[in-house]
Amino acid sequence: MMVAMARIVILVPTYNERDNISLLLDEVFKNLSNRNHDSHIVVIDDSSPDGTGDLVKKITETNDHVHLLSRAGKLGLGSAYIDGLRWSLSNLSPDIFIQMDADLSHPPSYLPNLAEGVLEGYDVIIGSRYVKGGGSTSWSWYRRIISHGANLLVRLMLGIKEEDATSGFRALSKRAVKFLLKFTLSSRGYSYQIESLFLYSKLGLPIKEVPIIFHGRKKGRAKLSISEILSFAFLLIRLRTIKFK
Ligand SMILES: Nc1nc2c(ncn2[C@@H]2O[C@H](COP(=O)(O)OP(=O)(O)O)[C@@H](O)[C@H]2O)c(=O)[nH]1
Ligand SMILES: [Mg+2]
Repeated sequence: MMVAMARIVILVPTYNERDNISLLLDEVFKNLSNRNHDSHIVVIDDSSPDGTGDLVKKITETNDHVHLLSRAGKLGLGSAYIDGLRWSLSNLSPDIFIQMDADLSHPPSYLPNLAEGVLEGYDVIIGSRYVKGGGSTSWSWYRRIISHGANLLVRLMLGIKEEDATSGFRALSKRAVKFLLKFTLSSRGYSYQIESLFLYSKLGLPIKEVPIIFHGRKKGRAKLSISEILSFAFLLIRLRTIKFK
């Protein structure tokens, strides 16, 4: 697919990212400017107590390429993406959707590369730590174990071939998003990444991994909790046992 002027939407879910969000927005636009596309950022904030939403609202007043979806409370990472994708599809009608974290763990310098994958005809492009050339820095040993363990379980139990099934840095085609939104996912939190990838691969959509170097967050706190890990375990069991129609 060759698109003269592709529209890209970057979706960024936030919960207490006051110290990261302004820099992230600047870096995203910096890395996508001077290119043949029109880029927008949609921040999905869950009424962050630290005022992330207010900060973003101020930015939207002077930059009409930044959009804010404010939700009533902490409703989970996965449901934030679903709401952001649905809103973007009907209000901005993008050709390319990119999911990324607000904490600068996903370097914005990879954005053009991820977007390129969609223009090449892939429906899902994963920014992957576990393919040749990828990696992670400043991540604690237990986060590394959780990440590797989760990926191993996903491969063994769900037959997903991708090396980094838990990565949240992904580009999606409009086709992938339209498919995704037809389903009601059981995951509201982090395991959304697994459930959506399971769906894309069952649907037979072309998926590609591109290497990224992931950086552990420097500011603010990680939100991965025990309850997210339990939801992940239940999701694996559920996806193992459901019949895919
Ligand atoms: N809107 C919203 N964003 C969330 C929620 N949980 C996490 N996030 C955001 O999702 C991204 C990933 O979270 P993070 O804490 O960095 O996860 P980790 O790096 O995997 O430990 C960050 O941008 C968070 O602010 C949530 O419940 N709602
Ligand atoms: Mg993080």
